[in-house]
Amino acid sequence: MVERIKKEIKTHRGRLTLMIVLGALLLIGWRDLESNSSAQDSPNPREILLKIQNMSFGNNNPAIYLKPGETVRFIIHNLDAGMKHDFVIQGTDVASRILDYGEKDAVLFTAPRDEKEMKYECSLHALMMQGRLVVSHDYAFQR
Ligand SMILES: [Cu+2]
Repeated sequence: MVERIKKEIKTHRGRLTLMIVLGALLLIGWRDLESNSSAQDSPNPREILLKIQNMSFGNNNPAIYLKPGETVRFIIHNLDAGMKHDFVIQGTDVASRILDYGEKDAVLFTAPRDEKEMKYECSLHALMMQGRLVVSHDYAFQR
């Protein structure tokens, strides 16, 4: 068997076959790589800007709605003079740096595949700075 393959490779047709097989394997591998990376970080995730002012995210810690499985980029901008803040999604390891006044950070988050009610917070001031993160198919109740 091995002898036969060796002989085949020596022939022109054998080499051609080998090239085609290798090419097909490469193509399959490439496609798998591409689909993996697009699943993990989609090229243009929706951006959600949260400006922190007066001990609050945005305007009074708004509820944020995500589609199941959606990847979004949270951009956190600390505009609260003299205060340090961060942005953490409870029950995940998604967290920004602790931001000084004027600093910005961005974090990527992929929502769970199932509908779920989650919470985001500033870990330094969780009592005042906490909001709902709603993962839902139903966009009807969104603002
Ligand atoms: Cu804070």
